[in-house]
Formats: sequence, C-alpha cells, structure tokens
Amino acid sequence: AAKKKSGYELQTLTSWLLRQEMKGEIDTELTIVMSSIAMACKQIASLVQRAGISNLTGVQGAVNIQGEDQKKLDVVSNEVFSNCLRSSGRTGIIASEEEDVPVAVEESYSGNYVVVFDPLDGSSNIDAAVSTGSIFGIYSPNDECLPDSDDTSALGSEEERCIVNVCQPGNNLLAAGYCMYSSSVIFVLTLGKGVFAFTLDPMYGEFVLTQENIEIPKAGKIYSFNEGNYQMWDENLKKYIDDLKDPGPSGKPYSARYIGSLVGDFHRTLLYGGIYGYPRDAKSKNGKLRLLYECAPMSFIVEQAGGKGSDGHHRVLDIQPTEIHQRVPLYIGSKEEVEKLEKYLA
Ligand code: P6P
Repeated sequence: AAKKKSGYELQTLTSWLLRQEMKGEIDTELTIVMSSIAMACKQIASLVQRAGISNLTGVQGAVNIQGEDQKKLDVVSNEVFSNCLRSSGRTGIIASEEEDVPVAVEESYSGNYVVVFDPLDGSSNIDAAVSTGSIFGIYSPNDECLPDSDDTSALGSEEERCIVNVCQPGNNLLAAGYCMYSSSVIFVLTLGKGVFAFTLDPMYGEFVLTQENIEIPKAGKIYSFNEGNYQMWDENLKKYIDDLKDPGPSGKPYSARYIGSLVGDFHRTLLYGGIYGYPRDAKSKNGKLRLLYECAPMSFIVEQAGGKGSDGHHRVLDIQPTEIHQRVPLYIGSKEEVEKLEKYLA
C-alpha cells in the first residue's frame, strides 16, 4: 500500500525553491541567489527584533546618497545583504539604496546575477518598532559589465558599464520579493509564475510556505496615501482623494490606512485590496520612491497577483531607468482602483 502521508506536508522556502528547480522554473544559480537573500532577511529580522537591546536604534551619523540620515540598522542591513550575496558566488553586480553606485562583485564565479535591493525600507520606523522591510529584484546577468569582461565596449569605465547593466526595465525582472519585519516575518516572492508567501517559524528559523498563488482583490475600499502632502498635490489628484471620502449611495467612504513603511502598506494592499500611492508633488517632482529597488519589484509582484503598478500614466514595468536612484510616482494595488485613479490623472 502507498506509504500513508502524515498529512503534515510542510514546505520550507528551501524545499519549495528546490522543487521549482526540479520543475525547471529556475536554475541552480538563481536558487542559490534566492537562498542567500532569504538568509540575509533572517539575519536582518533578528537584528530588527533586537534593535533596542543591542543598541542598534538611532542614527549612524552619516547621510546616504538620498540625503537621508542613515540609521545604524540601514548600514548593518546593507552589509548583511551585500555579504550574503557575495558569498553566494552567483551575484555579478549589486545595486543598493545605501550604495552611491552599483558594485561589481569579484567573488562571482558563475550565474553572475544582478541584484537590486533596499536592505531596510522604512527604517525611520525602527525606533518605534513599527514594521519595516527589505525589497529585492533579480535581473539576468549581462557580461558587458562584469570585472573580467574583456569587452572593450564604448561604455567606458566599469562603473558606467555597471550602471547601464543595472538600469534595466522591470519587464526584465526574473524574480522579485520582499521580507516584512512585523508581527510576523513574512517573505513574499515571485519567480514570474505567481506570488508565494513564507512565514518565518522562529522555532527553527525556517521560512514555511503559508500562501500560494496570492491574488489581490480586484477592488478594495482602502486607500494608503500620506495626506499630509495633500496641499502640494496636483488638483486632479486632490479631486480623486476627495471623491474617495464621499460616502456615496453605499453610505460608506473608503478607509485610510497608512503605516509609512512601503512593505507594510503594500503587503496589506496585496492581501486586502485597495490602493497605495506615493504621488509627485510641488516639492518632489518625481515623488519619493525609487524605481529600481522599490517601485519595479513591487509592481512585478502586484502584476503577478493580478493587480497594477503605475506612475499615474504608464505601467511601472515599462519604464526604462536612466539612473540608479531615479524616483517615480507610484500608484499600486487592485486593478480597478489603480485604473480609477489613472482616469482622474489622464
Ligand atoms: P513619508 C520610508 O522612508 C519610505 O521610503 C517608504 O517605506 C514609505 O512608504 C515612505 O517612504 C513614507 O514616506 O513621506 O510618507 O514619510
């Protein structure tokens, strides 16, 4: 008789990745890169949860290229992410929110993937223990940029080649995901065939599969904007927000939910539906969020879940980055909600 299953079919991220590799969804090299990213997220989860105890709250005393005060944990998280990727031996280039320019990784000896990441997004929330997250995207390698390339391309310095190599549209993403450090530590990823969520089981430090083929609700009456910027928004956007507050025939207006941490606001939108927006305004002509390692990876995920990611007029994944830390306005969430907003901005 067939061996009776225990009924306890536990899948860890590691076993799930190996299953995807067996099915030919990803190759060994990408499996190794994904595992190194998961390892980095587990280490950051531990650092975040013990920040107050290990004196890792507060500012580092430096300012990053974004002109933002670097928190101690920003710097440490960036080092953790970079070290895990380097030791994978399959990463050719890394581009981080915390690094001025992309870095070619000498230790790579095969695979040579390009990984873009924000090691700890929303770190201003750390001192109050509000949820934060790491965001990443993985692109296919491009030999033009790697250190041992003998290519004498007209692109000039290695740094320029790296920038060109990293600046790929989101359509080229092979994988994207985030890890949310909140009441649970949840690792969400897509390899281009659906969105999967894994919850960290602190009992033995493994991510366990908890949600498969996540689909964002087609609509949702939750909007997530920082309305403190309302006066600086374009008139048509103000009209959109005003209309959300109109109870209408149902007698129920939309609900406002804003954590001030992209990963937390996005994860709630992915599961409950609605729309998250970080608009351009009179002060920030292109909004605040970065295309390469915030907007594009999140847009890849939301599209894989049946939602939309837009800059108000264009699909985020179609945008060709022109520089590493380029900012774009972001409206992301339920398809119907994003399309409704786009009509106001047309
Ligand atoms: P504001 C955090 O600094 C961040 O990059 C995102 O995580 C978050 O959604 C946004 O900025 C919050 O910005 O201007 O509303 O505080």
